[in-house]
Amino acid sequence: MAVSDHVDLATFMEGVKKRNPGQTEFIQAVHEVAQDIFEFMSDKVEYHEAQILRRIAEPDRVVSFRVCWEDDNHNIRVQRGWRVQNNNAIGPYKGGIRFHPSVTESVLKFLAFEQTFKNSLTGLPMGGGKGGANFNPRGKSDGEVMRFCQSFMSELYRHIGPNTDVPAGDIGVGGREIGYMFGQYKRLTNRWEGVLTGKGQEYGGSQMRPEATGYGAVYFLQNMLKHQGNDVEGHSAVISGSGNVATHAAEKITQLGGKVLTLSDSGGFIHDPDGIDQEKIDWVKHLKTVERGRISEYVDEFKGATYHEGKRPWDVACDLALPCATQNELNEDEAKSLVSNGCKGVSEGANMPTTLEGVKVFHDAKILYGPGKAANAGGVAVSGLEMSQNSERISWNQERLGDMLTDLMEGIHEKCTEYGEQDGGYVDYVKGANIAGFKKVADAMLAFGVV
Ligand code: NDP
Ligand code: 2IT
Repeated sequence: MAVSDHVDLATFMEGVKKRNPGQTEFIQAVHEVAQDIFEFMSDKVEYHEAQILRRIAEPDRVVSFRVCWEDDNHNIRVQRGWRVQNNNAIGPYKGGIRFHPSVTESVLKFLAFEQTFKNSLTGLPMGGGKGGANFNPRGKSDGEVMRFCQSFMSELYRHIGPNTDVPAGDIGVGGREIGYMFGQYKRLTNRWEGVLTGKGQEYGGSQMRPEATGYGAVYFLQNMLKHQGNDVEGHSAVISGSGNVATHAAEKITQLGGKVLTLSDSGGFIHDPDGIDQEKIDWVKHLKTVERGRISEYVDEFKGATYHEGKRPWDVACDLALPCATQNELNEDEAKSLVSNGCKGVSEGANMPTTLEGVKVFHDAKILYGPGKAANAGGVAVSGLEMSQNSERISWNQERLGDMLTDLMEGIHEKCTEYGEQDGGYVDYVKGANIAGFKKVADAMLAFGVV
């Protein structure tokens, strides 16, 4: 059968929409990948015949479960938890857990789908998965968060394991939550094993894991800039978010001689024209992880900064932009604003922060644009190294892990240019990441036959 006899992109997407009604984020993520993969497969009948993309876009399984817990006022609360195990062709399912009221099955399916390509790009043996719950940690006491995490793990533990599925953190899940979940897993199974990554240093966590996503996103940006003979030094950067990824991205930009102008949370953004230096970043880290406060408090502490309630930072003029908060936080108009203000490069610390229309604006303007599945892969890559260290029962030092992270990000950049370089030298990093990520998973699936 010739390639032309197989379904085209439009028919494929119609099927995805029909099978996943109302799952807009999942459909968006599949569409973004499918447009490049259909072009790549145009002369590759074997992928069509084996229905590879159709199979990757159908999770291996979606586990959904009730999570009951008791709040501090003795009210019984009920949340919904999920684990989406998307694809384990090249390794155990691997991907974070998100606790946020906006979590739905669609959001977790998009994240698990993206994770499959991201993990493949790292070159490490990890499949793709994602989990979470529509639980809002904001305003909850440590005791409430602990009881929620324990209840969540009381179901999740049946579905995971160091060779099966290895969750980690994501929005709303940091060191505290990983600790509570690991403790409960250990209690239920009576096994100490590397079933979660992002663990504390005292109990098998890896050096550099907390920094890896944010630092990695800046290394990716640095690689893109270097490819054009440019650098981070002397450039201004606008960053969204103020969590793990945003604060570490800000730290690395600052270390490399750039100037960070903004940070944000779901309430609004702060603009500090003097630059958010290391001392200020440390203050924000403390605010967010210890005090659990709001970014608006920054302006009371640091004079000269302004707070913009209910706004996102993309209208602030900058050379570089790093969306590090959440999906679809940068739309077409905001992308146009960045371009017209002279932004040269965008590196996504978050997953799918730019809408499809926004991505088109960056591509049409031919500015550097590193999609999340490539740019933020440093986090899961060091998670992969945490798994290796746990298997070896040894901990590597910070210097070694730092070097490995820079090498991994360079390798991902190289893979993207291999498949994404266009006539005239412009690199379409979306295409490069999609094709390189797809090819490894697809070839493994071909080797397995119909399973
Ligand atoms: P954190 O929970 O540490 O921080 C999340 C930040 O984003 C907070 O500032 C939060 O503000 C803000 N935010 C969350 N949801 C929204 C929203 N709906 N609108 C506006 N702001 C929002 O999470 P991370 O830093 O770990 O994750 C940030 C992004 O990076 C996510 O897209 C995640 O998937 C991605 N990522 C994370 C990795 C990791 O290793 N942690 C790895 C790869 C990608 P508020 O406090 O108001 O909620
Ligand atoms: O989106 C992501 O890559 C993560 N949240 C990190 C996943 C991981 O397993 O470290």
